[in-house]
Amino acid sequence: MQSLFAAHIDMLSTTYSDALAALKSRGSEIEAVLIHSGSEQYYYGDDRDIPFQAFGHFAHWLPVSRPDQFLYFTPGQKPVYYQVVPEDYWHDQSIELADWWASALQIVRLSSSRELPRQLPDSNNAYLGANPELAAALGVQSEHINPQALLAWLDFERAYKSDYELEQLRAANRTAMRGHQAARDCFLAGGTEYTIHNAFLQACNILESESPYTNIVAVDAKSAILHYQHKRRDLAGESQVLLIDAGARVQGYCSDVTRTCVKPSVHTVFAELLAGMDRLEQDLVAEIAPGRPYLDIHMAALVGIAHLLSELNICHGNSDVLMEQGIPQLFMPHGVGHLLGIQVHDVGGHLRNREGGLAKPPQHSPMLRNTRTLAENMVFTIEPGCYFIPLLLEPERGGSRSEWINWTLVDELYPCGGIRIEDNVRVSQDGCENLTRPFE
Ligand SMILES: [Mn+2]
Repeated sequence: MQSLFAAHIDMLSTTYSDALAALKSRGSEIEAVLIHSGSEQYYYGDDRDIPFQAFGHFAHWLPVSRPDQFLYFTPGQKPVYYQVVPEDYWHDQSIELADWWASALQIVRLSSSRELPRQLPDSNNAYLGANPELAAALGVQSEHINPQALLAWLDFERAYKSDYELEQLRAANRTAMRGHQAARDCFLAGGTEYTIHNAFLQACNILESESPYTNIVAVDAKSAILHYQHKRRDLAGESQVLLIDAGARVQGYCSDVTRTCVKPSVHTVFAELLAGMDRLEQDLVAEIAPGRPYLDIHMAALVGIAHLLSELNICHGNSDVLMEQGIPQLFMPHGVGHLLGIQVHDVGGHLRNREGGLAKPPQHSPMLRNTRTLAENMVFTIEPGCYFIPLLLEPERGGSRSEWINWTLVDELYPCGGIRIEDNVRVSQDGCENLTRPFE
């Protein structure tokens, strides 16, 4: 791990040096960058703190998700970690320094961020982070606080993972799949959303607060609510469908995995649709290769869904007609996936280049979170879905597209909710590595 992490820090140092050199060639005077994990926040009118999560560009350097940690980067020098450990007997403030990462950095220990101004070299510093007042107090010029040109460069580069990062992402998938197995068993044994959620956490050996996002544990019709957040304590035994979207985090890196499973007594068309969606997801993964636009994979997902809707007689007409009419988007209103890493929806999905040029998603799929061209070591999700969402389908009943929809079947399938199958993948030299399936 030590050599992997050292190589990761080298890669980051190169990225930051290149970014500063590019900015300098455009007239910037930034000589060094201070990256701040963030400041403790409190609920309004309350003394209770909001659960903390370190800023992504800080977490990219260090697996320490704590407030007031600082990384200081100067090109050509060993990065400095200003580790603030307050003297506080209310909380455990100790930070464990694993030797595999501590040796890659120069560590300066402080008991308060108030000591930072005296420590910080008197260079032309930029500040990256959530606290511009602190940056100003540290003497950072306002135009050097979160400069957009620097952030665009760093956001763009975050898509390409080092071997160290890939190891964390594999481990996060391994953990999540233990949870998914337990969740499935719990559901088939008659569990509720609440007990399935707990079975997942227990099998992963994690606290809910350690999850990369709020688990979606949706039974039956609730599985058509894309980010369903509740965990019902009832409905054990009677339920037919489980959609669970849940991941784990390792050294700050997320997995984001969705599985849908059904009981044998489920509507036969829904069972066939599930089998078809699972095949479609694996077909989409097989299409991944360097140089392909991610948008191609999204379009292939819509076409695949059009085929399934037509074959299963959920819609009338062939897939070409359904595509023309924009029907698949009524059943999959989200994009086929997103970049993945330190953040579950990682940054830079709409960037076209390091200079901050944008590639917006097409009008027919405004929710597509990734428009990048695939390149080696990019990591993202592939997550086609097919849902029976009354809010999207009912306005079509009796409208101009109504004739293409088999309403009898749609009415029968509403209680089943929906399907999503989601794996995490890495683009390899000539294809892709599925980070999820090896652990199933
Ligand atoms: Mn996802």
